[in-house]
Amino acid sequence: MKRLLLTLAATATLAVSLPAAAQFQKSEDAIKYRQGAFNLIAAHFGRVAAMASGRAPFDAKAAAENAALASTLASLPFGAFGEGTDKGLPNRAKADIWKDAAKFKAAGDKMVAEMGKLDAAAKTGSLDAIKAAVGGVGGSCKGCHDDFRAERYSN
Ligand code: ASC
Repeated sequence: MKRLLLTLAATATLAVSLPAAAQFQKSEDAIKYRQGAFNLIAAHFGRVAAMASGRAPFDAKAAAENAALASTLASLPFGAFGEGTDKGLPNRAKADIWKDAAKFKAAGDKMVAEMGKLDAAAKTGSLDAIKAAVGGVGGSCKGCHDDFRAERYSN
C-alpha cells in the first residue's frame, strides 16, 4: 500500500512538472492545440484591439474581461512547440522556431509580458492606458510573426 501511494505520488509530481509538450501523444495534437490557443488569444485580444482603435465602442468591463482571458491564454501555445511538431498537420511554423529556440522563447515571453501589461491596463478602465498596451501587444505579435511564422501553410 505504501509503495502504491509512493508510486502515485511520484507519478502525480511527474505529471505536473513535465513540460506541456509532453502532454501531446502526437505531433498533430500539439499543432491543433497551439493553433487553437493562438486563435483564442487573437479572438480575445482582437476584441480589446477593436475598442482601442475605435472600430468597436469602448466597454470597460468587456475590455477587462477580454484582456484577462487573453493574458491567461498567452503562454499556452508555447508549450506545444516540442521537437518534431513541425509536421503532422498543415501549419505555418518556420524551422527557425527550433533552430533558434532561445530567440523564439524570448519572442513568446515578450508577448506574454505585453499581454500582462494589457491586462493591468484594462483593469484600470483607462482607454488611453489600454491603447498604449494594445500597441505593445500588437508589436510583440508582429515581431514574432515576422521571424517565425511562414506566409503559407505547409502541406
Ligand atoms: C491581432 C492578431 C494578430 C496580431 C497582429 C499584430 O489582433 O490576430 O495576429 O494582432 O496582427 O500585428
